Amino acid sequence: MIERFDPLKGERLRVLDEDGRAAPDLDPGLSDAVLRALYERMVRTRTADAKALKLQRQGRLGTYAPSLGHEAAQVGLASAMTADDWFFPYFRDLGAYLTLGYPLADYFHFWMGHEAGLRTPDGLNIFPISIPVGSQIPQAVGAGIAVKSRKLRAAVVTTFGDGATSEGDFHEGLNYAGVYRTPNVFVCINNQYAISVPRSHQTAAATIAQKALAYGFPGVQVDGNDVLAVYAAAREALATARSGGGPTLIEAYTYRLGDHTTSDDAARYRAKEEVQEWVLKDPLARFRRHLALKGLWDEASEKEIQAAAADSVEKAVAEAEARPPASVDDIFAYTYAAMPPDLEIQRAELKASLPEGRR
Ligand SMILES: Cc1ncc(C[n+]2csc(CCOP(=O)(O)OP(=O)(O)O)c2C)c(N)n1
Repeated sequence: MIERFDPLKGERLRVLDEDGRAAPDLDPGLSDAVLRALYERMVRTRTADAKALKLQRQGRLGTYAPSLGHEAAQVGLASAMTADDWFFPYFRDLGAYLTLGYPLADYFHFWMGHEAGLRTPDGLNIFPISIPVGSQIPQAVGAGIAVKSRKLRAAVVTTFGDGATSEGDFHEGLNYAGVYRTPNVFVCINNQYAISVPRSHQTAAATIAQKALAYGFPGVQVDGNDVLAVYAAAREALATARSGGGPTLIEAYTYRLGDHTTSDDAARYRAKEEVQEWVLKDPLARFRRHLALKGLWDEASEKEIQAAAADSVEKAVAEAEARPPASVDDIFAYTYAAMPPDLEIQRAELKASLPEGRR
């Protein structure tokens, strides 16, 4: 199906129209239970995201990169992954984390300033969040080579923004993946901005998806506000990767409805009218319309879903905040399995410089 949408012709994969009606030939045909689960995950993501913003404003959480508007892209992608696949995330991936089963308390704990929150629980194939833009891409390709050489049946997924496509890491990673046909799925969450830099300043190419063609593998642009389109593209790309068919680049075309981070004020570089246009394309509202058309949604079920999401988010906050404060050791503990001697020395120096109670 991916091959049917030519990025050079500006074709974009879309399953749901704005009214929530699915195109019959593109609909991934998910069961009612799975459709409901997709919606619940999107609502939980939005609820947790809004909570993180409030916590930051109250001084209870550090700088935070909001996911508002990205829920369909994040949940659609992660819902198509299996437990054997690997994930190399970026810093705006809350819905993917939740969908893959990462404990929300741990996720909050990380954003509250604790590296321990990114210690992935056993059984989840998730690498830590990459803050340096694009640095996760070559790492994911390296993991792809490992998966391939061990003949494992797994795909390696990595996410990044449109800004990351201007980094050397993007080009080096995709070029290598194309040459060695690694089992990678590259997912560019094109939210139209890299902080204040608009997508038009990132590349002169008409789409990001078409860049894959230069590396010798398929690229597809999907409507990133359409959870079923993202799911359908991801399911196909993942299956191709797992079965030795090589990499795919998916461009999820979407919009960041909030600020870049809690330290940003997007009103200084984006027109209100532009934001409003995208508010009308809200991925949750569109999917809700789809569920309603199928008789899978009503006001009563909405209340239940919202209440369950709010409850789980409040519990996660309480759990994260009940944890002890970070120690000096935590600053040094999470980079190396065995600490190198120069870091031992730095740790000892730092401790010696602090008053007794803060060591
Ligand atoms: C190598 C590097 N350069 C600059 C930064 C500062 N920085 C953080 S996020 C960001 C913009 C990223 O934009 P994009 O890749 O489009 O992702 P988005 O934040 O829009 O989701 C920049 C420049 C960084 N973290 N790493």
